[in-house]
Amino acid sequence: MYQLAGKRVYVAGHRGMVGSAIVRRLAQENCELLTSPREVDLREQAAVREWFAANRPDTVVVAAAKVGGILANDSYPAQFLYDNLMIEANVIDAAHRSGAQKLLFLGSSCIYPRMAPQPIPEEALLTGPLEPTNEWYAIAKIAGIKLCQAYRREYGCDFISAMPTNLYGPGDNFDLTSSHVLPALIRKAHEAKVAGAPSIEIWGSGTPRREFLHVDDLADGCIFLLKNYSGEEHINLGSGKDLPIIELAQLVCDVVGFEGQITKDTSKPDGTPRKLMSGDRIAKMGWAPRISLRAGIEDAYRAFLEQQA
Ligand code: GFB
Repeated sequence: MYQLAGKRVYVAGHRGMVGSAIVRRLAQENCELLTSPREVDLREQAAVREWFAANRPDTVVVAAAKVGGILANDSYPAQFLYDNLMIEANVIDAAHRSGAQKLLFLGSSCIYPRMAPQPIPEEALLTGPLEPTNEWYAIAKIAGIKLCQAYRREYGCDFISAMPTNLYGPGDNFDLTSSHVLPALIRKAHEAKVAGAPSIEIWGSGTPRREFLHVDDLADGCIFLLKNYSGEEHINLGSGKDLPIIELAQLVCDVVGFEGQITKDTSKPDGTPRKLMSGDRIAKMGWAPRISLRAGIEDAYRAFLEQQA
């Protein structure tokens, strides 16, 4: 078991939804938290090397990434590929050079083939073609997993990877053009309620199924893996349940208190038909998520209202 108490822990991406949730969770671990200043652009190798050499973290979490929903992924392929490759390569290599003992890299469930068996086991990686709307991001995240494996093999580094499912929660991006589905639905339902509008519009057919994990559960799972896992294989981190987007929209409307219609814009992409991950591996190690989807959406809606105020 890896001890976090007394360690110098660096969370790359601590201002984002995922990084800030990990920082909140680390407060329970009696460790020293390190964060890099805004001027350190993680895409710039020299700046990253310099920061690591000066600060020498023992433990590193790579939560920094260029992220976005289906439309942002489809619209900015160069940024999703280049920025993510640079961030992960710079941080992983600098962690090795400065002698970090442990590193956790965070990927995404979109690394798996579009038509992977459901629920998706970790072994499905690289067994088939990717979903075209997010292949750029997926390729970058697959490279991150491989970097951790390669640094383990060549240099003996204890670098591990976790693959979270679709995440949501406080600190999410609620911008309608670049966000993921859940924050977009919260905003659409809230604004329609306030305006007294008759309907909200969802993208695509509403039939794709998605699995959602509250970011506080994700953070807890990350700390669990840092402490309890050391191995080459990446580990799935999900809630174990998925639902069609139309049902998610109905649930969000219910939580928000919007009683109008839900219409569909089928000119927008559906993306992958289903991506429910198998959580068997982490369950066997003894970890399970705690936050139900309804309670999680209530929390995310509260956070949205606070962000608006
Ligand atoms: O969350 P989302 O943008 O990304 O979309 P992915 C999930 C599903 O919700 C798609 C539908 O079928 C969308 O068409 N959807 C319905 C909406 N209404 C909306 C809306 O108002 N906004 C959005 N954004 N979607 C992402 C990847 O895929 O998942 C990333 O692009 C990453 O790379 C992330 O892996 C976790 O689940 O399709």
